[in-house]
Amino acid sequence: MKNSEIAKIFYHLSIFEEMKGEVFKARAYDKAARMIEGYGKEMRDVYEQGGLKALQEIEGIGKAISEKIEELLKTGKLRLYEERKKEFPIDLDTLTSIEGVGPKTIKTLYEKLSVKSVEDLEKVIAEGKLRKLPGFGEKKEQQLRKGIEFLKQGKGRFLLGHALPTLREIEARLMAHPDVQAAMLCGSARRMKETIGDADFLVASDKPDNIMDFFTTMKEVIHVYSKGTTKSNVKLESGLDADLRIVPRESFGAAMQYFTGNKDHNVALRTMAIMRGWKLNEYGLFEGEKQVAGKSEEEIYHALGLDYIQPEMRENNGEIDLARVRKLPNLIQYGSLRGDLQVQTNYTDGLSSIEEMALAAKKTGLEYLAITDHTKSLGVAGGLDEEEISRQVKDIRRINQRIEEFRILTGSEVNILKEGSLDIDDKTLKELEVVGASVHSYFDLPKEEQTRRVLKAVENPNVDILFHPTGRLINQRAPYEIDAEKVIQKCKDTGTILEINAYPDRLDLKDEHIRKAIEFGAKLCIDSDAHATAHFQYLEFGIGQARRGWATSQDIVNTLPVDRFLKTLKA
Ligand code: DGT
Ligand code: CA
Ligand code: CA
Ligand code: ZN
Repeated sequence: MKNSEIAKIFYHLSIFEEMKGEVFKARAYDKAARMIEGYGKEMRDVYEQGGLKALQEIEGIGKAISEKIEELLKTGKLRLYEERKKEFPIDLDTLTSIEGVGPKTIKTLYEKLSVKSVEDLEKVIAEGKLRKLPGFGEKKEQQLRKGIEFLKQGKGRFLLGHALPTLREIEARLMAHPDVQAAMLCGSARRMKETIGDADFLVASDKPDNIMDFFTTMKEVIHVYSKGTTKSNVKLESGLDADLRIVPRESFGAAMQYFTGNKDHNVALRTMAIMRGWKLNEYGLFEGEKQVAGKSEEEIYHALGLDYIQPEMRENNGEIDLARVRKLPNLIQYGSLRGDLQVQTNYTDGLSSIEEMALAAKKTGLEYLAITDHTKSLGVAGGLDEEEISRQVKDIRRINQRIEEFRILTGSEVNILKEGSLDIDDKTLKELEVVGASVHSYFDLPKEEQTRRVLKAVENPNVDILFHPTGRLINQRAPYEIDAEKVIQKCKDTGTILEINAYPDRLDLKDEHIRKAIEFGAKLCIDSDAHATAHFQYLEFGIGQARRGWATSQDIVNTLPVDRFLKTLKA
């Protein structure tokens, strides 16, 4: 069982305790869930290496919780959880994925209106019962209505960041199979698209039956839709569907190209082939019966007179024209970031100390990070005031002396207030090395007002970065109404950096805005928004998004060494 699955069970237990009025237990389970979700190492491995004792050394995990983890790892189940689910037959998975639905809302909805599912929730909204509940009202109703609508739009699409770790494991397992000559995860996952509809695995083998047996009986498979010699289709326990195609070795490159897509990109290539009197399909590029290319993707592109196009760019958005005239951008490489400019710690809603975050960042290969805890007007996150920020700055200076070959920068994630001013005074901000500004409230202002608000914040000479610039949460919350072009232009004019937030449900800026920012000549950075040590791995998804936005390393300021990075900031 993986950390994400264990964490989900504890999160659900925390909601059940909330329903029973056991506030302290609820909080303990919630903390454990977040700790496990963000822990840098699998609980499975911690337990195997050091037993219960090792589990208990993790902050937030005591005797009772460690024993529950043990039960889950050993039996795959937890008796207490099964009992609670019978007691409260609520579809927590779906309900909690609606923006604005947390434990307290679930409790009230269940107790007062017997809401157990999204359908129930829609019904009580339609009947006008919801808005009559104390503490709900029209505004909350509106929020939930929007949340449900969004949930439906995104239905069936999975966040790349959540799906990819398991898909990579499966890919590695296929690759290790003795009858497999080559294996690759293709489709939208290879293009690093922010959400994926299904997973497309591709294998080259001359013993396809063995591979199909292996694939359809993997431990993650909960249903086999179809099983054949060249194609099988299964459902994984996460709910995601997965295809497997098997081709001969000499067709592997052509099949990789075909099954990576996207469809429009493929159609354009096929048209180019036809114009030369050739035929392009998943088995190769053919002149009559003769295969002109097919073993590698490069062969296919070159045969069509194109430079090789990176998967993240294959969306038929102009990349083919650039490839023809040899002008493709040299995309930023995975693993090339040196710093991370948005990191939260246990000063606010992060789970680990400054030092733990710094050491974890260093371990992943980074050279510096900025500590950017929340500020005071974000009450739910325990935001810091001016005095607490000054104290943190002193702490950082001290910790910096203990860690070699690494630099912790002082910083803050300040809130942009309704009128565009900030919730921390300029004198304090001036003392900090990296200041990011965020919208965390009033998401529903009219476009003009929202734009004016953000422009004003960006004009502040102390604001170095605009964090998660459009505020969207994928499958959960739409971006706020804002004139993105005006914001990008203002960032360019003021030397403010636009963030590409790599957190899996944010990926904000999104690809098309990244392209726009580069076109305007604005500066960009890629941040993990880490709240736990495991979250530095999210940087990869930010790089993927940047590549989808055609960014080179020159466009991304935190590919620079720390001294040069600091020089790019506003004076
Ligand atoms: P998804 O799964 O919705 O996130 O998106 P994809 O891009 O993974 O699409 P999917 O799974 O339907 O198909 C996988 C790849 O197969 C796709 O990227 C391109 C290729 N493909 C699918 N349908 C067609 C088609 O009708 N013509 C051509 N040439 N290629 C196709
Ligand atoms: Ca797919
Ligand atoms: Ca597919
Ligand atoms: Zn936070």
